[in-house]
Amino acid sequence: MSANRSYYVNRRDFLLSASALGALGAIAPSLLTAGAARAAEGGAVLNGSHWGVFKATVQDGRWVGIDAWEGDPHPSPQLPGVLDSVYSPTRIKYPMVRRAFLEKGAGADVESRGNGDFVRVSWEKAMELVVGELKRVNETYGPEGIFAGSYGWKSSGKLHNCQSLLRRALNVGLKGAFVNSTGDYSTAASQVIMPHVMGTLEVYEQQTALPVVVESTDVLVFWGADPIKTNQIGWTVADHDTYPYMEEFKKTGKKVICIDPVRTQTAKFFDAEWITVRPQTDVALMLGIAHTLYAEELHDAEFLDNYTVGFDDFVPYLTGDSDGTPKSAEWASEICGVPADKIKELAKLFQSNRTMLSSGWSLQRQHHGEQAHWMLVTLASMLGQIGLPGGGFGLSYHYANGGAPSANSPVLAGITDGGAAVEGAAWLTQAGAASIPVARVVDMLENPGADFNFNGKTQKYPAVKMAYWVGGNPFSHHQDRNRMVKAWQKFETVIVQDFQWTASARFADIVLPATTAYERNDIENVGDYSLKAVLAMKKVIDPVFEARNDFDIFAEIADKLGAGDAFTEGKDEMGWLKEFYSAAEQQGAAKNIEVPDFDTFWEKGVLTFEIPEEAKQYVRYGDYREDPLLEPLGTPSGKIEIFSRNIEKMGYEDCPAHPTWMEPVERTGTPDAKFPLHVDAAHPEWRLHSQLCGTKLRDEYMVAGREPCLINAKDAEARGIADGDVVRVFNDRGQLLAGAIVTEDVAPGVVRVFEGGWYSPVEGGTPGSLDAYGDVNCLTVDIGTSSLAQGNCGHTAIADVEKYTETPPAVTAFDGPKAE
Ligand code: PGD
Ligand code: PGD
Ligand code: 6MO
Repeated sequence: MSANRSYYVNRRDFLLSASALGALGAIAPSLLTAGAARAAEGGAVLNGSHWGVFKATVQDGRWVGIDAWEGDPHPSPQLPGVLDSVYSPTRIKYPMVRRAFLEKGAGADVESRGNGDFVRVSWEKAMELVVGELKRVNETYGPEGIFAGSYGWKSSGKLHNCQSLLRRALNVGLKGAFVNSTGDYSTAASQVIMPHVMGTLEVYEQQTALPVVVESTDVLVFWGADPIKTNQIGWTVADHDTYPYMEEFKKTGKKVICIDPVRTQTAKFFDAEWITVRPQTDVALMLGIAHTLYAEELHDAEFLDNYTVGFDDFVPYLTGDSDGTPKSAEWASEICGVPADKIKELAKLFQSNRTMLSSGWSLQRQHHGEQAHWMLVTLASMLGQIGLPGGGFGLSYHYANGGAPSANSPVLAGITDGGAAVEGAAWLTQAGAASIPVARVVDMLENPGADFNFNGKTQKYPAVKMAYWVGGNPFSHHQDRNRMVKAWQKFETVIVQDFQWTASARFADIVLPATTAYERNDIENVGDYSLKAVLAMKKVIDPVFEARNDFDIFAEIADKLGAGDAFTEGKDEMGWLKEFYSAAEQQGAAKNIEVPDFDTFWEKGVLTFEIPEEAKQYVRYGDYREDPLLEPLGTPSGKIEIFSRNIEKMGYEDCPAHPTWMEPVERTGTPDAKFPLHVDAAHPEWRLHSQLCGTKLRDEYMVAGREPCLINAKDAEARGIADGDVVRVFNDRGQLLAGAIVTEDVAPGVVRVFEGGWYSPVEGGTPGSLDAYGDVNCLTVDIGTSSLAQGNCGHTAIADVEKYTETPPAVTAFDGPKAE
């Protein structure tokens, strides 16, 4: 066992212990000197992030220690990486411009993008170039020339929301002349199909409260979900309030099942029954269970009659009357690899016990991903437990601590992008002259003017010429990297504003250094679902080097475009924070809770709120079950739609009108599979996507200086691969190097390489180049889930692995560009 590996395992076990607090102490001061801070001298400063609320210790203007807040029941062991991200060598220090762009102008030598040849410029020069390009592209190509649909996880905070700020600047400065994006990479397929089926987004909504699950659920199923890993993270500031309930559930000794190609942290935590399913075949497995229920008359006909529509249209497909193929347990077993007897056993177990089917999102981040959650809802409907305490299904127990009971608390307002917001779904903003489904960015570049389908509409891809990316890392999050490297060359100008030298920054023309959330003031709610506190995110240190706040950068751009006042509305940082807070004050009276004035709040740092008893008893769809007429769902029929007339009308071959098993474009286990191994591109245990990959945390999980690649012992042996070896993972789309972890925790036929490893091509800018570090999106397919949702398929990829016997090339991704 390699040294790295044992550390990796130790640290993983550490995550499961609730006593993480003590170990989160100081990271030795390092690396940075220039521009360090004067703010917040002496004592601890409270701030927060996607990883939770923390206290920062500052000495002589340097941030030197990080400790979790006492109110965090299960701090993330990633916290030390948060501190290190400020001082890491990957930090962007100054505005930088690609040499060819600076010397020859926009569109020059685009094939050399990514080779790292940058020149430092002043902020003044950088802003002149940025504003000049925005004007030029707008004047030359019209309202669809600039792509500002910039997607990504940015940082927490209601003001320095860089994506809203970008679009706000272009809304006021260029009258909305930009192309936007719709949806996200997390739940693209589900957030489009679920409104047709359940009348709501489902994926970002409160779940049956966990105290109810602890009390009433007999069988807890995690279906492609690893909440012990993923609940470390919140979109606002993480609360981690699900962890104590997970402990409680574990103490009851009730049954937990994990259906996953990997023995997950969650499976280990609960000592769960681990059922390995062949990746991308869960719909078949669900159909096999549904068929057993139907054949043995175990389905809840009364529930189906009263609360759903379309079961009768689905039955002929289930029985095979419509296509000659009964979706029996035996049929399913052939496809998904779970023995038929086990499938039948699951049907009976689920039916005879109060069962909660809790699904993660990987299942819908696959070709035909819409089907997985639609079929899960159908299965839950056949079990008839939706709306009963502890029964039914949940699509957000693994995300941002879904199911943690909600406090009676105020919700803060935040900066708007100036476009018309979609109620209840702020990210579905309608700002912009046109919009594309977010993951279709490369299709857009390759096919300007071409038609595409999306949720019943046909639209045209705009002809964009320039991209402005903030708070996201497309050269990490987007699929099929080599195709993307080529497509990116169609942009005449690419601007990236970030605080780290990500691959996206390396593939840009103009790079602007932003501050981290710890070098500015902001406010945020704590707990996406629990909403248990309101936090003053106080500046820990002054901006390092020449980094500037996103708000200030975009205010200057708006000003140079002649709309500075419309952008700032005459308010500075603290002015805005007070305004966002005043929304909370107003709600205080209505909700009968005490909300102090801003100054008292700011002084105090954090306000916590009570969780009412009724929130602990919340049962999702309890009202609907009680009275389906008075509490109808938001679907056309007001009921759960197992058959959707609306989807039928769209007439999509790749998304029929009821849940259907459809072969993905590629998977393992078929006679014509070109490669033998499925690539499980799950979310990383030690990062948030690519965030913190540029920090010292990497030392704790790297194997042979690269991303780990988990491989089953049998597959490793067949290839002569030993633990700790450098391996090449490859398919027809790309190739990467990784360090092998030989393990029984991954099913045979599957390798796991986490998403978010920084792309480190040996020849930057050359499509097909070997990636020396391990960006799994070198291997994944870049197609839409279907014509309905056009979501990404980050979990669709098959490949092979071999021992790498040559001298492995150096990893350059973490050194910054060469010309600094
Ligand atoms: P992050 O690494 O979080 O990834 O993709 P996303 O692009 O969100 O990138 C955020 C970037 O914002 C970082 O570079 C960070 O430094 C920068 N940033 C943070 N704060 C600020 C700020 O205040 N200002 C500025 N200017 N920049 C800031 C995530 C995406 O990846 C998601 S959500 C999912 S669900 C997908 N998952 C998968 C997957 O499961 N499998 C594959 N194969 N691919 C995926 N890609 C998707
Ligand atoms: P993944 O890890 O991609 O997480 O949450 P999501 O549920 O999408 O997948 C969950 C599990 O699905 C994994 O254990 C994987 O092995 C399994 N799986 C993959 N393919 C299949 C399959 O075909 N069938 C079955 N049954 N299982 C399969 C993502 C969510 O996590 C999101 S969207 C974001 S933006 C956040 N990201 C992070 C993060 O980057 N890092 C951490 N630590 N936590 C996060 N939380 C959030
Ligand atoms: Mo996501």
